[in-house]
Amino acid sequence: MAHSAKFDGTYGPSTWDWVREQADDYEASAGSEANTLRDTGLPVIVMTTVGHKTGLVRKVPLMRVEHEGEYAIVGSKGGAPAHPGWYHNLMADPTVLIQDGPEPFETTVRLITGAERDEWWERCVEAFSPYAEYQAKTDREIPVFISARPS
Ligand code: F42
Repeated sequence: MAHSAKFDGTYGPSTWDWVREQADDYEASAGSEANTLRDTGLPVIVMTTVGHKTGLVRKVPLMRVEHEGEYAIVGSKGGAPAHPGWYHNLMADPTVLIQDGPEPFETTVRLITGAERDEWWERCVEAFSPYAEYQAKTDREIPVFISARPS
């Protein structure tokens, strides 16, 4: 599937080993392996962004929260006090690849707030209940982006 050339740049693997392995195994198996969060059986997708500081290609496994062709991209980072680094990549350039199965597709994401976020937040917690604990752990509002339906 054709995508913007920037996604063909140098790959910058995650500094977290389990994350790097998940992203690499997911991609190497066309989404048939490493597609759940450890032993939870809960499905995972992989988002690709470009580092806004380094220009490196970043691959970010995320819980799969899908509704009518749109995906929620939740910057929980386990309830850490700061947003994940990839949050800043999206704010600098909302064009991403999303892989949910064999092939990634290119799309754009938008940050949602207020009532729209509340509606999506319910779907996120429904899909992965720890999100609620993560939000309770931090006073930052966990950012939720929504991806546009593949064209
Ligand atoms: N993280 C979530 O936030 N939400 C989820 O739903 C989620 C699910 C999930 C499922 C499986 C799995 O294996 C991991 C999962 N994670 C989830 C973890 C997620 O994949 C990320 O590892 C996590 O969100 C942290 O993202 P991060 O971008 O902070 O990654 C760190 C560890 C990292 O690799 N940092 C890099 C580094 O070298 O320190 C830099 C990353 C980066 O994009 N840097 C930018 C650049 O220019 O290169 C600059 C970013 C900036 O800070 O300005």
